Amino acid sequence: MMEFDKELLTKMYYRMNQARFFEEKVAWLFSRGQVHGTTHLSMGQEGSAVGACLALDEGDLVSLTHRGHSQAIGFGLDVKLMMAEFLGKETGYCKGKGGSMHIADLKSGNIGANGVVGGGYPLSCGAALTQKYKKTGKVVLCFAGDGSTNEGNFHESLNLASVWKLPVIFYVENNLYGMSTPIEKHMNIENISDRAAAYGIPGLTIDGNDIIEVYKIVRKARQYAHSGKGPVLIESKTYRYNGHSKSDAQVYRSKEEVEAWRQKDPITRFERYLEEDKVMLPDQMVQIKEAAYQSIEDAVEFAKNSPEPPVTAVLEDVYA
Ligand SMILES: Cc1ncc(C[n+]2csc(CCOP(=O)(O)OP(=O)(O)O)c2C)c(N)n1
Ligand SMILES: [Mg+2]
Repeated sequence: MMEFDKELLTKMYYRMNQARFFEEKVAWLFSRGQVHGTTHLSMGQEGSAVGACLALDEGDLVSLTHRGHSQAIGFGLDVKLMMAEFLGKETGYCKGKGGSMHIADLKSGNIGANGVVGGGYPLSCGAALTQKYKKTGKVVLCFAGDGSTNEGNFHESLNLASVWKLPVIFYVENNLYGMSTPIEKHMNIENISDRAAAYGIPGLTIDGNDIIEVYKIVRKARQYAHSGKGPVLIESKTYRYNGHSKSDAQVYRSKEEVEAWRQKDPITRFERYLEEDKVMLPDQMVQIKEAAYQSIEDAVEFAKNSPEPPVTAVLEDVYA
């Protein structure tokens, strides 16, 4: 821990807490019928998402999944605009028309969350080709889920990115399930990273609940992609505590399994590191946590006080 500067450690802790509080609030708002549609919670996956985003350089790009709240917060998006989008308000990232699953913000380099499973792979290749063509020196971090690696998009994109040596990091968050299907029923290999060999690119499996390991490996992958050597596949093993989406009785897994993963919680684990290495005082940690909590309270206030989009705007930004 000593090798990391305090600012980075603070960001890791702040953003992981922000993501957790954001989703607790999202679940609460949902349970009170204040939100339309559905949402996919990523509680338990905060270390995986935040650590990967923080390993990027300023100006790098990301492509997010349907389970994208922690990814977006990890990338540093404004929780006020996220909450407004979630509640369908005009002040949201997509003017209230995208909702939880489609938070995009091209200005910051977030090319979008995606409701299409595996939809981010070809988009990331396109964005990476642009960086290469324009010689910007930027890389693309492409988030994805384990289930999506069985889709044609995954294989076609990894092949193309390898042949064209595109600066993209394919970052698969393996949370052991695709909806209700456990990974052993949807693929016959233990590590998704083994699939990299088929495309002649490096593949690594990491402990996604250890934000320090995540950061270190993604940082190395970034250097590799940036140097012009081409893409990298990283499999980040992690777990979601909640059901797949809002309607999920979770009969496909046991309470014991969920509890065992809660014992490996990324936020608690990081707190233990901070305490053991004495890099942060308990008081400082409490302060950071409280600030993260307050930012979400403020975001809800902002979103609730924001106007609904007017009916006249219904066709704006729909066609390009
Ligand atoms: C192309 C496509 N097929 C199916 C779906 C329905 N669907 C939504 S999420 C999901 C499971 C995705 O699993 P995984 O990639 O492991 O991501 P996770 O939900 O676990 O984060 C499916 C099948 C979809 N949205 N898009
Ligand atoms: Mg999954």
